This record gives sequence, C-alpha cells and structure tokens, in this order.
Amino acid sequence: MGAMCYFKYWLSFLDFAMTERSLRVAAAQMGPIEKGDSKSAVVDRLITLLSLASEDNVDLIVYPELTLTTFFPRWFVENENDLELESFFEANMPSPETEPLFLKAKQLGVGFCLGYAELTEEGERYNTQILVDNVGNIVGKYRKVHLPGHEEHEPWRKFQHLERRYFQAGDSFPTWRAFGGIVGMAICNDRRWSETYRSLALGGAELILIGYNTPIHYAPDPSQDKLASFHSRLVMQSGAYQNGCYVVGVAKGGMEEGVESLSDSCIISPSGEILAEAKTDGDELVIADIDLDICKNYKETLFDFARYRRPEAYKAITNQTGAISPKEL
Ligand code: CDT
Repeated sequence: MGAMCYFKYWLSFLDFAMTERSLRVAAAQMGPIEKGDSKSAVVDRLITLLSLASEDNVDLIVYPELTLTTFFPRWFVENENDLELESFFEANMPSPETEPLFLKAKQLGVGFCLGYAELTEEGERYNTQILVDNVGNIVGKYRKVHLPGHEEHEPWRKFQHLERRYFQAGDSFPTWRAFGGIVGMAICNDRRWSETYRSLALGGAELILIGYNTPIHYAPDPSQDKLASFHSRLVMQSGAYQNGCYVVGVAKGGMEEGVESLSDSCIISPSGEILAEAKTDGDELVIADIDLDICKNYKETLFDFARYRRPEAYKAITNQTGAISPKEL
C-alpha cells in the first residue's frame, strides 16, 4: 500500500472516530410506588437500577414522570397548603432524599433524567424533569406543557386525574447539547401531541426523553382503555420517525394504589422502529445502543426541515387552539 493510500485510510478512520456519536441508554421502568413508600426507599430502588445499568456500561439512564412518589394527582385535596400534598413536592434538587442518587451517579459516571414535582421559591408548582450529566451537573430542566385531566373534584370517576389543579403549565420545549448530541425532554401527555416532537426537533433534538404515568382506564371514554398500549407506541414511534429522533419512553407502571398503569417502556429509533422494550410491569432496565448520526438519515433526507417545511401554510398551529370548522351551508 502506497503512502497516499495509508493517508486516506487514516483520514477515513479519523472521520469515523470523530463523527460517530454512540451512546448506551437505559429506560429505567419503575413498578408501583405506594402512598406510604418513603422517598428514600424509592431512591434506593433508583440506585439499584443505576448500579445495574452502570455494570452494563450505560451512559444515560432515564427514570419516569414524578418518579419519587405515588402518582398523587389521583386524589383530590381541597386545600393547596395541605401538608401531605406539599410532601409530594421538592423545593430543592438535589433534595436531601435524592442526594444519594446524584452522588452515586457521579461516582459511576452515569448521566440521568429524573421526573419530580417541583415547588419553586415563588410557590409555583410544576411537573418537572431534569437532565443530569455524567459528572452530576443539572444541565437541563423541562416543565410539562400539556397538563391532562381536570381542576375540580369529579366524584363520578373511579379515580381523579388532577394535574390541572396541582401544577402550572410549562411554556416551552428547550433543547440542550449533552451526551454528544442534542437532547430534549417531554412528560407523559406531551407525547400524544405532535407539536411536542416538532418543537423539540426544531431545536435540533436528536434524543427525546419521555417519562410517563398512564392509567389504563380513561374515564371520559373507556373504549380507549384497550388501546392504551397501542396509542402510547403509535405517538412515540411516529414522533421519532417524523422528526428523525431517538425517543426513550419510560413508564411507572403496574397496579399502584388500585389503579393499573401502562408499562411498555421502550426505546425507539429515528426509523420509528422499537429497539428495546420492557417485558414486565415492574422495576426493569430497557437498554439500547444508539448512534445519534443515524438521525441524519432522516433529518437530511425526507424530513429535511429547511428544505421541505412550509410554515407559512401552518399558521393555524400557533394562531389558534381549538378547531375552527368551515361555516355550515
Ligand atoms: N400523566 C399523564 O399525563 N397521563 C396522561 C393520562 C391522560 S388521562 C387524564 C397520559 O396522557 O398518559
């Protein structure tokens, strides 16, 4: 082989080494968390999954929505200053109970994404998810935009879904450079809205991390109950494909306080295909190797936004919320 040939070989190796952005991610599915479970006991479970993930050389572990407690919006509390209600929220992050998770993750060099109920200094309450890098720094914070359910007690329901009573809505879909790529987050009901993925992808997102608590019974239309799993996959797989992103969907599933919630955590590639999925309704790691450069296969071809999108034709998306039908004849 001539010197020129060696040089070219070396250059193509360098190109490969510099452009490959591979990462091992884990969806840390959680089984039920009962009302009486302490946050420290939950954090012990999170650390167990973290340690197992680290043994498997995972770079980033993703925990579910409102990871630290039972899904408390299923109960009505009249008084917003109620002490039990307040106990579900974190005024600081790390909090005393979550500090061991931060320390262990830093020690193991594993990044993580954690959903929790946030109480700000100003007294605002959000359904929040944070992204922590592999040296223990919080690099991103997302506050849930689409809050489902209702504001007032609705006794006809078998259980309540009072997110609209207990949380304020977030107002943006930020993205961050982290883990060698561009990362965005969304929380549970956000995953059902195509605007979520498109807003994140317009911020360059290549990896979207989504925690969820999805009761299988949907009181306003129980005919949807049998479709809970199908709908969850449908929205996340199409969100991944239409935006050329990886999606990590992570459940808190199983029978929690008498309410059955969807498990089905999974990792989805930019092709829309499922790379790995949960097999149980309990604490379980779902692991996949992802290469962020695969996003380009979609972002630079069929979904080349700069070339093909027509925002001038989409004005209704930001100018109105409800549908405006044509006038009846
Ligand atoms: N947590 C969350 O957002 N759950 C909703 C349930 C909707 S039914 C009120 C979801 O979209 O899965």
